[in-house]
Amino acid sequence: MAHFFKHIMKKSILLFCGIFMLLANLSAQVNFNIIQNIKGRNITNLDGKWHYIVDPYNTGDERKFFMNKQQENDSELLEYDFSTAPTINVPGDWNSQKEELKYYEGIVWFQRDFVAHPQNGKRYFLNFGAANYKAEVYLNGRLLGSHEGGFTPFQFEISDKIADGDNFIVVKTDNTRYAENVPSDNYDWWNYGGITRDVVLAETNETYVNDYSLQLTQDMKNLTGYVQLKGMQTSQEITVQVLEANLQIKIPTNSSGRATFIFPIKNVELWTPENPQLYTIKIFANTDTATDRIGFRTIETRGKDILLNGKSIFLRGVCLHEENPFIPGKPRSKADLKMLLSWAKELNCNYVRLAHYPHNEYVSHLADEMGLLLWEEIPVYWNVEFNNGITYENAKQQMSELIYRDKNRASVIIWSIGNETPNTDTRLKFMSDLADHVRRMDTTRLVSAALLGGIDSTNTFRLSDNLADKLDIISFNEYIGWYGQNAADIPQYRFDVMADKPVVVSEFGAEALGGFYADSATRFSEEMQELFYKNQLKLISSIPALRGTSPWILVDFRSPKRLNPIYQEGWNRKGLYTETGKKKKAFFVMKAWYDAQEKKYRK
Ligand code: GCB
Repeated sequence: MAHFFKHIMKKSILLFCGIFMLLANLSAQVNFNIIQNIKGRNITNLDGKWHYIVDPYNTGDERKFFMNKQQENDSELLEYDFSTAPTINVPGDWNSQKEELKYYEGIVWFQRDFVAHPQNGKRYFLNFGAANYKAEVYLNGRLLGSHEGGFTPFQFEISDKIADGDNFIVVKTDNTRYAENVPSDNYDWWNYGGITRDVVLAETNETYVNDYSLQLTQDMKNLTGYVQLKGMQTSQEITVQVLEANLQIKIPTNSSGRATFIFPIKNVELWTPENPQLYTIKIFANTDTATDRIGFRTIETRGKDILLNGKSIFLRGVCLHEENPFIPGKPRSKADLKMLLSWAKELNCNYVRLAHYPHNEYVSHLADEMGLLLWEEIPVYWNVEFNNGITYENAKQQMSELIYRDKNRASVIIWSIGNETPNTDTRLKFMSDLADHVRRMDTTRLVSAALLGGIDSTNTFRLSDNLADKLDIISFNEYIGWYGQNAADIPQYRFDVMADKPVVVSEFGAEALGGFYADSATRFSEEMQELFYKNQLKLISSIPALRGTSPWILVDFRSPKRLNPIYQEGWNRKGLYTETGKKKKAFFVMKAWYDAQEKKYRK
């Protein structure tokens, strides 16, 4: 009996602690209002070797891993020790760095030491580019907060917690797939876990530039935007400079630290993929300076046209996962990502669809520099729990974080609220609310989603999805000639996509194992993929409002769902490039078609 009561007491204490932790977490939940463009500030990089402990049974909270204790005497019982635990590279996923963790999904704890000498009057922020999927962050044993969603940045102010001298960070990550998550528990890519993007420590003055936006007005006559200060000295005079254009404006901030402005432009060259002109932006406050490189352009739709700087364009695109086949796992540097975008350029792309989640923040900066338009997406993929309010809030938060992060990138023209979501009433409400939310946050870009269509008994592909009313661009994925048919069957099909808006086919594709040559009726041969592309492009060209395409996909990518032991071996082979970086036959079909589109639209 005594044992029973002891058990009940222990359970109740655990439950109480659990509820307390949950409340503490909720209140510490970070929001998206973080320092804009952290890499343009005074930062110290905390990447490198971190210690890690794999915790499949979730014992770390109870054992207080976050205290990072070391055994004080020989008799002390301590069932973990970061200082002698193995190390792993941050940023980096665990699946590709440790053979035994290749398929692991669950909890892993990370720890690193750092030395700091905080100055009086300065403020300190700890910024994570991303951690998949959930992260709980502790500094010197104290909880800073938590973050959910594997692909967007989060940040904590640590000014009152950072120590002079030795400090330690402990991060609990968990990439378990759950149905209520965003994405849900089923998707066609690798669930790379861990701290997958850079970790930096930023130092600012007490009052600092927290956020800013700078854009061209739709009439192309003015630059408009705002600067937001945070701190005690909110009322200041701000100077915004556009260096290479010799433009400068001085404006006061109001009592909440905000200055909004609009000023006429002279000598500003517009940003286009052909001429990706960027300007050095300097924002001077009395107490802080922020720097960025920003391009100026407008984007809108008129009837069936997509207008970039008022001129009709065709989006010569390709889909991309954030995965470079040359390195195992997640890309770890700007260089890894640049290679992928330069492959898209070789295909003569002016546009890339970043599927199916926010990519590393380097990508939109690179696209700005290299002249690639971007579609950015959140992982509302296939079936998420459309009737679950918490799932909706999660999707909305991820969208907000992405828009907040990339709002100054000229390359980003489309926010996508999801991919292949099934057409039901609850989903229509969920997605419509999300579209409204995006428009509330950003009125200057286009909203889309990759929709699903259906093929009827007359071999006609139709799109009947009321979500289309909410979108600026009608996009859909279709695999006629791969799933359910052969490449040679494609000419028997037709499209009935009568849209009074621009249509961008967001996906079509077929698999081929690089170097496997056979006739065009043989699955996984380069010839079948080649014929698929030839026939698809004829079919797609019949869509009257066609203003862009993004075939699936630039490069073969890893997916645990792709289990054919000869042709796939854990790779989705729909790439136009092989995993060794060779162009497949279909690449040249697509490239020739893009060359022709480019000519047509140059006129
Ligand atoms: C799709 C999905 C994409 C898959 C692709 C495929 O429709 O959007 O994530 O990887 O099809 O290969 O089947």
